[in-house]
Amino acid sequence: MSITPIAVTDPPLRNAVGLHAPFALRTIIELVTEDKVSGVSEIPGNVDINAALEDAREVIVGADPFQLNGLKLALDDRFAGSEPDQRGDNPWDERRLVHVFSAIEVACLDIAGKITGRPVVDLLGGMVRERVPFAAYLFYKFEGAGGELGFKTDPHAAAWAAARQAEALDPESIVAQARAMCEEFGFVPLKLKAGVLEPQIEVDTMFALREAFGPHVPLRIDPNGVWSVETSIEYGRKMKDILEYYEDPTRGQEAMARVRKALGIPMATNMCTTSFDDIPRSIRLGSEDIILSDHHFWGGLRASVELGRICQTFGRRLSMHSNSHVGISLMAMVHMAAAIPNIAYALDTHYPWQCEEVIAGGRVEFEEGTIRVPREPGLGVELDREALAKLHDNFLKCGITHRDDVGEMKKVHPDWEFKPIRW
Ligand code: GKR
Ligand code: MG
Repeated sequence: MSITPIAVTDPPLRNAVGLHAPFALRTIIELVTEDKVSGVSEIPGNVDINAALEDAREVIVGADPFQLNGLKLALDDRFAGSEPDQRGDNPWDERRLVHVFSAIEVACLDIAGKITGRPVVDLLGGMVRERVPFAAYLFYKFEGAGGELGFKTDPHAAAWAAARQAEALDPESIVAQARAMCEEFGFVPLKLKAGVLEPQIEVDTMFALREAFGPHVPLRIDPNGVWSVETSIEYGRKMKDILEYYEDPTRGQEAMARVRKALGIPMATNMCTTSFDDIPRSIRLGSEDIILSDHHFWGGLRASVELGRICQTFGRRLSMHSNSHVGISLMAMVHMAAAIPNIAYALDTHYPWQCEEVIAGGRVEFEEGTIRVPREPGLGVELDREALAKLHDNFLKCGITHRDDVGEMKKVHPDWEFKPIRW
């Protein structure tokens, strides 16, 4: 079992919490069987999650990659009592057990696929779609394209390379960003990361996108919970006719349910219903229509397929959440989305914001905003060991140990502080 933390260049993207650091941390896990079959996976990295993976090593080494249920019980035991009940206020999730199990499960499924000669999607029950569509993920941002640690080349065409670099802090520059991203990758739906500027500017941005792209382009906005119930209702009313879905305008299941009741438009979450334990209360309150699954946070690909079934039973729909990532997570998302019948939306991805890769063959290509589901055994990716070593070196040099968007924003605005409800 090898655990390799990496740091990937990331632009200064803004969000409700603060600012992205020049590098995003990911951890690459490789499991190798005694017959030398290798399986890989990728999870959001921080030093605590890496330490938890180290802690899990004893349980994993020597285990059978086909015995995932037993492995899950053994890991539950290992981490019993050491996990917080709540995932915290951040838009992302740092609970260790779900990350560790996702890391182990995906690598084991990669191995199982290679041993049986089947793609991972077949191990999840088989493919219900051949191509998986993704959405353009738009960010307000400061000027710049991210950290410099020997990284120089941008693999993208000039227009997207320029937009990736450019400041975007108003409706016009977000429209320009959207045009460049869609031209480069062929995405159709547009998602705006909001909760950054005054709500009215963000609403104006949504209308500018609508005006520029027309009514056939689905639009989503995600303020990551920092709008009050009243603000969410007031601005939601203005956008009601142009939204595909309204993602986490406000914080917590109860507040989301109040907004949903007042507006009657589809509401989505990756913040208020984020684990199986949250589902009974979500159903009782009616806090959302759409759950954004994420195999890193829900405990793996099979757990996400189960989430799909639960959503179907309770009249929820499914979409997919993302964070800054490289190609292993991307391909795991593709296998999973190909296997879940009720994923009804184009998936989120931060992939266009990154330039580097750890997989052989380099950056994954989108065709008209979609990725073809691999038919090769396993995940269909192999590690580029030289590229991995370089990004590991970045991790060692960059000095970042945890994601800290508040601290990063303080470097620009020293009096910045996180407010769970800002407007
Ligand atoms: O990358 O800043 C970001 C996002 O805000 C991310 O951390 C969120 O987890 O993409 C996410 C979301 O949909 O909330
Ligand atoms: Mg979200």
